Amino acid sequence: MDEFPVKGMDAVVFAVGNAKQAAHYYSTAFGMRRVAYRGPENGSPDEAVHVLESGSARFVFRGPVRAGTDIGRHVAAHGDGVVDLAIEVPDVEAAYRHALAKGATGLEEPHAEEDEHGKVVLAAIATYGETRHTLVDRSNYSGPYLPGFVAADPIVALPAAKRYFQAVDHCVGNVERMDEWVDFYHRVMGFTDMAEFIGDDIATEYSALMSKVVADGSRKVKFPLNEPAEGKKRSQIDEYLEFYGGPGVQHIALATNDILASVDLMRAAGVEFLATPDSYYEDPELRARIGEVRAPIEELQKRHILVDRDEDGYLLQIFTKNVQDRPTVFFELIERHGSLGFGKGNFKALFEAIEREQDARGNL
Ligand code: TYF
Ligand code: FE
Repeated sequence: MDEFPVKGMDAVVFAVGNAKQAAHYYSTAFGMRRVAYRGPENGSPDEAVHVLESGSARFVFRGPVRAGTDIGRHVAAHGDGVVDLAIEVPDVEAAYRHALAKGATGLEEPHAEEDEHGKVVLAAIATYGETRHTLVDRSNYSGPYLPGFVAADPIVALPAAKRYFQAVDHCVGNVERMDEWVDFYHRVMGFTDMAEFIGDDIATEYSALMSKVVADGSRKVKFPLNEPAEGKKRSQIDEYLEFYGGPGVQHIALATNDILASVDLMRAAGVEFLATPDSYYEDPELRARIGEVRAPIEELQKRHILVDRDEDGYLLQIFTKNVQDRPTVFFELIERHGSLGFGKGNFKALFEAIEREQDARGNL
């Protein structure tokens, strides 16, 4: 029996300096649709909250409306960042009790919130840094987000007919001690390891980080966890920890079914992606290994899209540059064709691209 059943990711909640402008950026540049709002106009005098969706992916942007708020303190400490990886569960009470019995820190006791759209049950536990996992049961709720929120119009007419992405694929945390948090997800949520990891062999050779992936039994919720390692260069994870001011969410991977179109639209809207040198695509070993994929290599090369293949299939992926001034949070677009991996074959090229950015900032 699954000791901690989950239905999937419920929301990625960001604390930002200006939620109105963040909602605009994710609307115009990520093709998301605003669906709900809460702010001073409807019972939230201290905080404005904009809720955006793309398929099953839900992003929530919280920003301070006045001085002296906790969300404002969070932004001052960390910059724009992720405060909550909310998980939808069938039974909040059971999940919370299980988590606490296994040593998790409770932040919010299970409680129901209601309005004319029905009832939501919520609780919250702490994870790495100042990040939390809200546990949500919305099976008896039909409103646009949570009680207290009103439906809101999209901020702009949707820029394209097609969604740029339809789900959150995985959420990555940067921590000081990876094994401590791998153990946390094993113990508290019954998550198990996925095959992909970066051990100290790869770490010392070029990546300067170690990484393991934990996931729930259904593999709908996947959390890679990174820690800094001694490498030839200063670890990108150390850079994050310094500029974020501690552990936190590093990147959110978004599942797309047309990465070429999504990259074109996002780039046209001003999103910057990491560059991959032509040598990557011209490498005969890579060409032999990846075989036939759904688009000509030249089309991937033009867009700096990476390819990886394993025994189950292949994947296409690309990484944005940091989406705020601090070198902290970024996004990944991922188009899976059978592969359940995370792009192991691309780690070297990816980390070299990240290091070029780090070097340009003077942080290598
Ligand atoms: O999520 C992953 O594992 C991949 C690769 O600092 C990766 O996207 C791993 C560590 C990292 C950046 C990307
Ligand atoms: Fe990733």
